[in-house]
Amino acid sequence: MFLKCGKFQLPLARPLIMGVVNVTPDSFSDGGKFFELKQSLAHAEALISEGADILDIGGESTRPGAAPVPLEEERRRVLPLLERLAGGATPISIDTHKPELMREAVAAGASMLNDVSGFRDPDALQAAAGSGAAICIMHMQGEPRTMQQNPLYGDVTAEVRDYLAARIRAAEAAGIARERIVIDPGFGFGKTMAHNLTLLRELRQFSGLRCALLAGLSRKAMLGTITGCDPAHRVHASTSAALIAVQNGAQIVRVHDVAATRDALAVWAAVKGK
Ligand code: HH2
Repeated sequence: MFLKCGKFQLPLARPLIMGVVNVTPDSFSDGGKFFELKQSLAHAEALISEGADILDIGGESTRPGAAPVPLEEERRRVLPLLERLAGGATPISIDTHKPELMREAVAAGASMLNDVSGFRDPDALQAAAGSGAAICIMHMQGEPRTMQQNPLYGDVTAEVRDYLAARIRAAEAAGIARERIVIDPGFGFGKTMAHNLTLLRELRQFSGLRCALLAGLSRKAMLGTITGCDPAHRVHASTSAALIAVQNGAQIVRVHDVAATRDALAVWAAVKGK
């Protein structure tokens, strides 16, 4: 199985590591650290040298309660870094829900579009369809400003799975082939601790949707609740969570700590004989 991702064909026989580069002043775990181009470029290059298979660049924090960022400002944060990285050997993903930015990002060389709102904007699937980029469709209940106020589900895994199945159908109807589609249950996005743990335990149920499966647990609040550690000290918890996700079928893990994740997955692969 391969993921078609712009000019790249990424084999999914072993788990892929997506390294996070947040060009934001307010991201929950690394806000402000990589806000200037010089810093974000150095960070991106470090993640590549540590073994990132994909880089995910974001210019708008999606943490609970985050304020929306205007298009012009998001563009100013994201595009200069994308332009510096796009010619390299590592596919670049852009984390945005704005169709205009999706189009500009693809024109500037992005190989993947990652939309935490699941390409909800009526124009977003059209923007993606006209490109060769892969898309990551994530599930979120509500929207970042209010999503953690009172998330409610009957059967969280079934509801998230049905939502993703419907979005896959919509993406296919818009002309996006399955080998370009990545799905993600959206840990922490309109979910309580119990919902997140259930989704992680039952992650295998998403494999039936026959798209590449991504899990983003890195440094998230649930890991802080479990360990009592602040975001900068959640590397061990994050690595453990990434490993559990891979054991339960994730093919891409979205992480801040690439080197630690790479080593954990190398042990896993050795045990599996991969
Ligand atoms: N999580 C975050 C952002 N984008 N995209 C996908 N597909 N899956 C995720 O789980 C996911 C995501 C939140 O993490 P981070 O980017 O570190 O924080 P912030 O949104 O505050 O910038």
